[in-house]
Amino acid sequence: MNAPLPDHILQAIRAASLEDKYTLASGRVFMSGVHALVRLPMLQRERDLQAGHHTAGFISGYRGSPLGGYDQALQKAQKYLKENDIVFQPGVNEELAATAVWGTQQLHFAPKEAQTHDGVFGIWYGKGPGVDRSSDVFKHGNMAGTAPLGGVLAVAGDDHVSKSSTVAHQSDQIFQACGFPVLFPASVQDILDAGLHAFAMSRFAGVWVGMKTIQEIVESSATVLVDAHRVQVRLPEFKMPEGGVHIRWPDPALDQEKRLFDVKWAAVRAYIEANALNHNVVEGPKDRLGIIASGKAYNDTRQALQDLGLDDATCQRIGVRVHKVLAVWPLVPETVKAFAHGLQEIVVVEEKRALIEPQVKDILFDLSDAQRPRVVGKTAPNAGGEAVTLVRGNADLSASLVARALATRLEALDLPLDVQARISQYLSVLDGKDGAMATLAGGGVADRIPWFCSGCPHNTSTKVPEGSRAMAGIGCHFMSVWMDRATVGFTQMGGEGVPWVGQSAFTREQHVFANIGDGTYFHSGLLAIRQSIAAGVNITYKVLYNDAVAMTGGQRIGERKRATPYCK
Ligand SMILES: Cc1ncc(C[n+]2csc(CCOP(=O)(O)OP(=O)(O)O)c2C)c(N)n1
Ligand code: SF4
Repeated sequence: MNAPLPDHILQAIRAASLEDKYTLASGRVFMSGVHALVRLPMLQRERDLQAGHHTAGFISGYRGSPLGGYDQALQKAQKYLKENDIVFQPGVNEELAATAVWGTQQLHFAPKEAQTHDGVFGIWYGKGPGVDRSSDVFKHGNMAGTAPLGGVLAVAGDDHVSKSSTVAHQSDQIFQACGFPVLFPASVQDILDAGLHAFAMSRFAGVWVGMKTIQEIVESSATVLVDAHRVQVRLPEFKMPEGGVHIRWPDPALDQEKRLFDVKWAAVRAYIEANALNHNVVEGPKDRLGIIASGKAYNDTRQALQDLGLDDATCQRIGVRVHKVLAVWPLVPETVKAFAHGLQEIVVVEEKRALIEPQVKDILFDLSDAQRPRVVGKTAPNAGGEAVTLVRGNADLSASLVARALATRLEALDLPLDVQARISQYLSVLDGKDGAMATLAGGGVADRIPWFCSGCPHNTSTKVPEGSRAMAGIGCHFMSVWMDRATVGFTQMGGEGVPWVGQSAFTREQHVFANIGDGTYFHSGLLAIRQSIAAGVNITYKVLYNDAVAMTGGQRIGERKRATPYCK
């Protein structure tokens, strides 16, 4: 039998509403990472108003997993966005959305009397491939800079294991190449806090700021603390050049480059350091081994340490230091050196291609041999000195993979017997689990190939006449490559059919079909058709009309229109 709940708890439960995530001024609320991205601009607006600034917000981007539901969540929250002077305008595609966001930073190019706000902060969002295709705009926008009371946050949805993508991707290096500082939150709370830092940093240093999200973080839900003033921004002492770091007109390209390379990145590093965005979470006086991790890999690391029996007190006892990285690029040399001080070895735990590891190595390179710890990560030397994989770069990581990697490095530490026993006990549990999985796999795994929903027009529209073949692209029709539909090969979104331009001159095949979704046609596919016409190739496009951008949640095509004109 459950005891009756006390009155004050009953009252709190009755007063709670699903809208609290957007309306509660301060306190604890339950929300997903996507909801956090909806609430974030409202918090920013509130901070600005309280600081006496009359700002507004603008959000644009394009849907795609794991940010497939962000646009729908923004639509549902329109009432609250409007109350906060935040405009949401989805892009026709990611690149054009980024261009619109760039526009928000150019508002003061207009005559003073035309200006309605002190500044407009912008949020761009897109899936990894959307980041890739927007990089031209990102470079332009970042070189040009932000407005003093504007600021831009670009949110990438990365699909590390290609769960619902045609390619496994990682946006970190693209953001880095565009010169954006890159934040990688590890929780829903981190998304809110990092988002507010992103706007503050973007305004302070005149840069666009990238935020990397992955499914395990942005699609997870948690109880978080909301409060516009939870994040206390510390603006560092920094000597700004004459004319500052912000967007201006006119502004020659080489001046922009010099400002970015020599001043804006230094300002970013100063901001990251002043606000301790990267910091030690476990440390002690006798530390020997340092672990540095970010995002989900940080969560995996904490879980792995727990599983190995290494709670914080034990880590301190045996000399393990843990460093959490929110800003994965650029790392601040002073912070990395302080973290590395006194350590024999540093283990970098990060998913996908290394970003933190080469920076750590670079920063520590000039230390004397006596001061410089060994840095391992993607690989580590084995007993024979040969570099072998330690933290894999492909696919993703799990707490158990990280536990195994850490265990191999902990071995060298000459640990107390009780700690050694706990580690080996957990490794035997893992061996047992792996053995059980291998037995299951050996026993035959049920493999069910996905198919179109019953009643879906793609069931018939993807069929081709006997003897013909089709090419696929992005959208639900992609599934035809797994079916008996003579459909071979695929492209990125908006490239549908264009491989044929590079093939038709070198084959006896006379003709192919290309499937293209109506959402893709509106996004960018129209240009693929123009390319085929321009090249004069013999191809039949089938624009698969289902009146929706189905695969990402059934959103409207082009938002304002239901049917697209070509199918009338
Ligand atoms: C550049 C890029 N942006 C976003 C996506 C995410 N995405 C995957 S499928 C899809 C929907 C395509 O819609 P449509 O062409 O209408 O095909 P349907 O799913 O409706 O058959 C989108 C937006 C992507 N793969 N690439
Ligand atoms: S287009 Fe719609 S109905 Fe067809 S398979 Fe995709 S989700 Fe199902």
